[in-house]
Amino acid sequence: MLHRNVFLLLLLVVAATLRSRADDGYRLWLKYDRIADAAPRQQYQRAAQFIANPGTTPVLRAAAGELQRGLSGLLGQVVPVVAAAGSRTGGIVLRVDAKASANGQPLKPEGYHIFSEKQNLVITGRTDAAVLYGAFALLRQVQMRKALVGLNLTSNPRINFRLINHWDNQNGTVERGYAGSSIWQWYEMPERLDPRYTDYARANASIGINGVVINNVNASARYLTAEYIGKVAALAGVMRPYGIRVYMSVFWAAPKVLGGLPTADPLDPAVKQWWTAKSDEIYKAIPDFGGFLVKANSEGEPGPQDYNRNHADGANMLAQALGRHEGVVMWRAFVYKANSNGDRFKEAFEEFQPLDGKFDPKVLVQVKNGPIDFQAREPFHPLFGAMPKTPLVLEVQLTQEYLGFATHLVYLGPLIKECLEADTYAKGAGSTVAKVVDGTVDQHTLSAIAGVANIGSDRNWTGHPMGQANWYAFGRLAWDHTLSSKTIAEEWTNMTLTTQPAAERTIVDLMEKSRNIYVRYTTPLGLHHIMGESIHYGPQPWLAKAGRPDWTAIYYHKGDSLGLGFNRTATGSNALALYKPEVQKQWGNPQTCPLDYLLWFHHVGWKQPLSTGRTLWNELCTRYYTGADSVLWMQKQWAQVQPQVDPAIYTDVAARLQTQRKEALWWRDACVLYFQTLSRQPIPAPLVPPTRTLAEVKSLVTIYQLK
Ligand code: BDP
Repeated sequence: MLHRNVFLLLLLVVAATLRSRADDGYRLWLKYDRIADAAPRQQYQRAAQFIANPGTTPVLRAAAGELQRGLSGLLGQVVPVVAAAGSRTGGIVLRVDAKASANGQPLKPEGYHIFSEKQNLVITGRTDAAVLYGAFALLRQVQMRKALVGLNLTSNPRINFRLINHWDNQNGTVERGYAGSSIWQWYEMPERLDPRYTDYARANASIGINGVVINNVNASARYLTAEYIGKVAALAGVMRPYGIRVYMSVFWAAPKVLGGLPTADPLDPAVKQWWTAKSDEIYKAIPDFGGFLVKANSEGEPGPQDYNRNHADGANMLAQALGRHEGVVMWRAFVYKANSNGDRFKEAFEEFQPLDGKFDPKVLVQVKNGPIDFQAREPFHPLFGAMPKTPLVLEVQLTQEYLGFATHLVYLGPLIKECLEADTYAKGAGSTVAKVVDGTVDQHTLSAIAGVANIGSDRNWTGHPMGQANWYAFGRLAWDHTLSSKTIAEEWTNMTLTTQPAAERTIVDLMEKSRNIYVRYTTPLGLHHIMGESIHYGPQPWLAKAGRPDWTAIYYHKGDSLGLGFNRTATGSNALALYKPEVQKQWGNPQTCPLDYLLWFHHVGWKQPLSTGRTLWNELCTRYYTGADSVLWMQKQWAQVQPQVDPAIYTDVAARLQTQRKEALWWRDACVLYFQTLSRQPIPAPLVPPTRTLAEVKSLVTIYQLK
């Protein structure tokens, strides 16, 4: 009897330990935990009795290996990999077929088709990589508890180069990184390759990422040394089986720093020769090297303008140096000159638009989603639709530099979609940013999209557990920009947090609303760039002096006793004129301009009534207050899903939401109290004025910025 009790107790302890074993988030959305419900599990077991992989290439082995790992975990039994199905049925067959088509349509090289054939499920495509993407798509079906029987699923990527951009430095720091340090352990390479690199590659491949720029755009020349090329080659070896190419950001003055040349003038034959030899050296070590990303003549980085050459001179020289190799040059358009009388909004356009048609066919110009710098909401960059002869890369930022770091829960699906769906009217209605970028508007064969990584050495990769969703959403949109932000949130939630329908709905709703909530309590009505100096965290709308006028806050909000906002119409900087007439019409009239963009384009009187029936001042206060209070709502929503979410992840997010609430109040109080010094209006009832003074809130910022 005693024995039996001890045994039962032991069983209970084991069960409790198993259940309370914390999920550290490392496995991201590739958890593959056993499906608890027997009925669906058995259905999947019947459909996935084996994996037939006749191929032996590393990519196909990775595909079969991932299916085996995923299905074995989900089904709670080992699913064998065999070379051929033979007469067996009830399994999964991998098949590369150079002529594969789906429903009468040829597949793109990376597109896949999953269909039933003789009671097997076939994953096919024209290349190994296509089958790999199909394998992940099939796993996603199971992870989301969708039926496999009769499955007929086709998907082609809409954009060729789907890139993660790391802003990682060679010393292990990450520029604007909030999830620990760099995942790349350069000092250990090439001999030791952290197993984490493989998991990183798996995660990227699972969402269709096929390229990784490994280092910061503010690049060190060191990556171009023979020593580092060897290290990068080793890393490329880990990425290759997952269909991922490596790219490098390059330091423009490398021929001087490393080559000992007196100049980095792109038209100097010795400079060109240096880059040609360097490219050959790289390709010898990394035959599938992706190419170069360049930040030049921007924020103090050297560039061709140092020699009175333009961006095209620089980019074309590099493209020619790449020569017969396959790689491309991605030349960034994130530039702005120091000119307090100008409007930073216009500067990239003014430098780059006249160069349209002057770039080598191997050059793409990389443009941030908005004209200023990754603000919580920006109008789309006016270069989209204005450079028809040049393939443009859309660059979005996944690391939340201006969106609350890894503390605030902000799901970026809606932000990225807003930009992709913005209509440039370049070739009439429907010329969306997405269609400019994917090449359909101007018939480009090269197309690319880049997401600045939010990835670091933190065990859960992104610091905020929900930040993983931003990495996920970027990859899914890079593959297919027609997917809705909500669908992607559902996928991620199912795979990462819960498959329980009610909890899924609550979480997805919370995610979908989170970005607008952040905008409300930080930069409502089109305010922008009013955050803490250089750290880019917290509010500092009073910032009037900085290294450059366009690094202050007052430069952007232009608040005075009359009103608030940047007049970018014809009576102001006229930045609006950079857009097509249809877009100008949308934003040009302060009476009809959507309120989300109002202060981006107009200086509006404090007492001016808006479409909501409130004056500008009252609307501004209302948004700050309702925004901050919405974080309370977020906390309540999150509390509801506690029973369905892993306890460790639950607690982590709940704690971060507490900080978010505190900081939303910080933003609210700082902004309403500061703007009140200009508007000289009371906080409208029923809103309750802050209990602290502006001086108190200002001192918070100072403390925050102490070194
Ligand atoms: C800004 C960042 C800065 C980056 C720069 C860039 O503050 O750290 O180097 O963008 O994109 O947002 O080059």
